[in-house]
Amino acid sequence: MPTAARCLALVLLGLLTAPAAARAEDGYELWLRYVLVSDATRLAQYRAAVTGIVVAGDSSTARAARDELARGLRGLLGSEIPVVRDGARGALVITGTPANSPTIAGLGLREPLSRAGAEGYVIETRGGSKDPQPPTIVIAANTDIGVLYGAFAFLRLIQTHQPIDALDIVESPRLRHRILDHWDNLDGTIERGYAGASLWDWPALPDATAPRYTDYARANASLGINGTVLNNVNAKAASLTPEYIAKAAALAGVFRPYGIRVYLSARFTAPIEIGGLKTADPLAPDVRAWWARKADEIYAAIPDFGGFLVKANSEGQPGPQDYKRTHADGANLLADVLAPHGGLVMWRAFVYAENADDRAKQAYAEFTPLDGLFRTNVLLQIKNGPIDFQPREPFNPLFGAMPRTALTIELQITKEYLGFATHLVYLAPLWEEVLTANTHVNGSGPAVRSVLQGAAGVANTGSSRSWCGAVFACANWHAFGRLAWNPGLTSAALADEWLRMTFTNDAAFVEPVKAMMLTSRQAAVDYMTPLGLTHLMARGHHYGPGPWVNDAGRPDQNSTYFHRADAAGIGFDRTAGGSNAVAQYAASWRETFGRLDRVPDDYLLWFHHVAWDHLMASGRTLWNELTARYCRGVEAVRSMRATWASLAGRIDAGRYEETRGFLGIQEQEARWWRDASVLYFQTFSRQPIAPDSCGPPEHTLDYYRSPGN
Ligand code: GCV
Repeated sequence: MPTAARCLALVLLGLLTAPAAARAEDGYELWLRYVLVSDATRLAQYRAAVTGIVVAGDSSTARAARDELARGLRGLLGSEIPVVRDGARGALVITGTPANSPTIAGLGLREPLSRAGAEGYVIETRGGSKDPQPPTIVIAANTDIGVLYGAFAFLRLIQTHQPIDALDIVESPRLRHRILDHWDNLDGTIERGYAGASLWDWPALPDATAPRYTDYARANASLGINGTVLNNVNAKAASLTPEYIAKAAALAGVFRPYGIRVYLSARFTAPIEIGGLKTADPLAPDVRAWWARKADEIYAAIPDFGGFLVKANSEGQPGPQDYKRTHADGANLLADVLAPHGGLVMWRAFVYAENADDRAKQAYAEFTPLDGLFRTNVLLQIKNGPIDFQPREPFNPLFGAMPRTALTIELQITKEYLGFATHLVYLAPLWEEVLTANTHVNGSGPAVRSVLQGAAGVANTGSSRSWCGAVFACANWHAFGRLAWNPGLTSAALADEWLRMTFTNDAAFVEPVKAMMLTSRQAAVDYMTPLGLTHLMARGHHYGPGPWVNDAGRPDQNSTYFHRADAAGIGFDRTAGGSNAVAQYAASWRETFGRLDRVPDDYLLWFHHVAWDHLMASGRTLWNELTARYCRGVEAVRSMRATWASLAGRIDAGRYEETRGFLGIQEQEARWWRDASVLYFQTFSRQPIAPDSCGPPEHTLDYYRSPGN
């Protein structure tokens, strides 16, 4: 039976497994698993098409591209593919830039390369049947990092068994800033981390840099991620001391060839805590001078330092408001000292004050008056929804409401509210839902993804051998990176790609597991927070049900604040008659969200307090619909488990067994969620639970509420 103790055990699981020795198929290779192409026809085609590699340039990035191609092709084609000199004959993969390769410069690629831009790439098959020479595959870019991204993309084609005889690809990233945020603490723990201790071995740095750091960089570069924030947004000032700057510099040195810049979370009161000043007032000259010296010091150690991420005046973190200054004052102070070095400030919009009438409204209320006041090197970093990484939220109304501010979306890869690493919940559908949401601020558009300059993902990596605490949890790291590169990619395409690269191209495995992944997010919504309910998790650790929580230190962290169940009904009234949060959305959304007869079921109780007997589109009353949704979530997990059981023997035993075990836990816990939640809400509805396939709850409400269960 699930217990709070299990929650702790799950956090510790990664720690215990961390030092496990390297084994085949233990998840460590992630999606960069270069195994022999299993389709004999394809393998023969690939072997004929690739007999040598030409890599122009000798920068560390060009060498990384060469090594990755050699390593990948060796594994995929089953033999060493020689690196040959430019001008050699045969079926070659030729990579380089017009600047470092006369061959590439002579190919007339000006037009596709101009579309590829600074970080993109061109992949083309040149020559053909009438040509006496065998065809050549060209991977060209304007920069070495573009070549590296192209090399990974080419390997991906082979990993997923695509034809390569007529390639004509031009790719460039849609978002400029593609960043992982690590909530890693300097003591080695990770806030909301479920995959063991931090990857960063702070005590050993800067003298020792683990080989794993290179594999981390490879994995990120394969997706196009180009930045990493090393430390928690709940930051310690110590991360800005010379000692830690040297450690960050050592990591930056490992990541640099892979195009990954290092960023640090900055504590706003660092000038006091490590600078000996009496204030951190952003307008005080000595404070400005301190930050300017600190920026100079960091750039002396890390010339391509990315910049600062700041959580200010949020959940107890200090910030400019402590000095009666605005968020813009605070962000601009840091932006000004970073600007001469080309650095950025990522200023978070995750704020909420204890006694406001509706937590969902606060970020919008605080930040929209500041639109146009931020420096151009400030990115406002906005969580996907207005509350906090819940299983489902409407898109954050700040998207589209700040046209004169550079915006980046913050997504949570680590599953704080979605069953940690144990529950199989594929997050790409959640992110796709938000990225494609139409803000309607200009009538017909734009979509959320079109107002972004960047995406930040709260990382789920740790020192567990399989990186993410569960093989399937790494699908979310992969999906985040690929969506940051191109937010127009679909969940289905991403799941397909990840499965083929991570497990097998066998359709008998890929198709059912893809279907399972694509339904998993809705399943979690149903068994945790159906119909627009939100934030009903147990207090503090957020694992398991806690709809009864009403003793948090502040009201807006209580479940009862969010669901507002009473004898009349359930839900948070955010219509004009309630908190009027709907007013923060464009007119057409106000109409859709604000009217009971128009609001989609998925957002019903987010926007409305609804009577238990309200008749739903399904023909059921709200109460019966609610209990049906909870059971539907349990059913969906049962079905995921049955799908997995039917696939025994199709993949390696290690990864199969891990997933089998975790799905068993997930089914028990979906049931736990459903039983506890319907019993609790029944105390308000006072109606029977209609018979369903889940049957009567296993225990009493007191049982679920008692500490330890
Ligand atoms: C890093 C939520 C989490 C906190 C997290 C915070 C944030 O409140 O529970 O652990 O703190 O979000 O995003 O700053």
